[in-house]
Amino acid sequence: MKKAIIFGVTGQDGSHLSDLLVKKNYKVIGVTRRCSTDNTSRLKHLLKDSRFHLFEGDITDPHSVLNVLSEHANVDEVYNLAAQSHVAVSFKQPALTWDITGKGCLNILQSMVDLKVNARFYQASSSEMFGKNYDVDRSQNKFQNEDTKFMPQSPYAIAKCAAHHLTRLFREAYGMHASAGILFNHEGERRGEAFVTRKITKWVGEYNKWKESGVKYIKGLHNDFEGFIEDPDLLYRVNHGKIIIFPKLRLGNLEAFRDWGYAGDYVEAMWMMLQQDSPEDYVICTGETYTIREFLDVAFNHVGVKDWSGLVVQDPEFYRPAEVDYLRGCNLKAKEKLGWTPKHSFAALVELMVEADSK
Ligand code: NAP
Ligand code: F7E
Repeated sequence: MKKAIIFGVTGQDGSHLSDLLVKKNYKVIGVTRRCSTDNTSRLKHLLKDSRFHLFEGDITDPHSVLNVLSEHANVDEVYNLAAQSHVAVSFKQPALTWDITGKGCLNILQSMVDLKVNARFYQASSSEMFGKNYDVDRSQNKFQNEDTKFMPQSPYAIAKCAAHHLTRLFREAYGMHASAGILFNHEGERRGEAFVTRKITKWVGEYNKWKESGVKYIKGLHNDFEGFIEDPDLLYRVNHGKIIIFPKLRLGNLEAFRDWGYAGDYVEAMWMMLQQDSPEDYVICTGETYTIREFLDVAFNHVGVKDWSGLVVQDPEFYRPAEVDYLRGCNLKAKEKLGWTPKHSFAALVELMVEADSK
């Protein structure tokens, strides 16, 4: 039975990767940080599985990293998925982001060297590292691949670049089997609610329930959205004389392009990287790119709303001090060397998320 340690097990990817590894009959040691509230909601279905274990630890604390690695020194694979992963938050909490997302990776790598842990290592690198940069193909289409230079646009992306280079350095300096997956945005029903896709599908799901809750419209205001014409921020309904208000969806920049895939597909690529004879870095993406506006179109269309302009407010609060305008990856290397391909289309991803949030 193979053994894997997952740092960041409670997150979106950590939970999908745990599912995958348990299915492959691994023993999984998931590292969770101490919280005053329960942070294992994505892992509930695994907590009673004898192959799945939690270990309390924090990657900013080298002692706790040493603890888990020395207790499980015979581990086969170590996945570092832990991060302060929200780009906008990284502008407000840059030092914390650095400590977790950058230095945390060093704590793991150095502990593995010090303890002579001979395991394969995966680092969760990010397309955010490309930032403003892209290459151009023969048809003048912009893209990023493993050779595109990094030009990070946030404290998060800079911390990820440091962790990415540390992974390469430890591979070269100590001969570690250390690989970094440069993953483009990946989403799904387990995505954190502060990321734009889930924020949208959560809202659409709630809106759909609210719309279909059997609430009667006030006479004379039978048009669905007459109420909010008077209020730029709220939608109104009247139910048995009670006004039910529903806040509009507040978003920032709708023009940025992202290459969005499904998280369940992407954790397979992480595992595949560690099954290769030699460690390398791989771009993992769909190769297609859409704006947030297009994401909104598909999400609203799925619940029968053709024109969402009256339902969404653009709010300066959600704009970032610096933006990454265009991300579209090229997954040729992953296809050829790993035999990996994404299984979900953009529309299937959006619809899957709206469906999950409408339940
Ligand atoms: P996520 O949902 O935000 O999960 C992050 C995980 O890191 C959570 O388990 C979190 O624990 C944990 N964590 C945070 N600080 C920690 C600390 N000090 N010590 C130990 N654990 C800590 O992120 P995700 O979407 O699953 O992404 C997984 C990784 O891939 C992250 O490194 C992210 O930066 C990177 N990445 C993500 C994407 C994407 O589109 N999803 C793309 C490229 C790269 P709590 O649950 O306690 O907060
Ligand atoms: O933003 C715009 C925002 O926060 C996407 C992380 O997993 O993927 C993720 O980072 C876009 C940006 O993801 C809102 O300005 C508009 O252009 O969902 P996001 P991200 O920044 O791309 C990368 C690959 C990672 O590595 C990260 O860990 O959407 N946007 N309005 C908004 N974004 C948010 N969050 N909220 C809004 O209201």
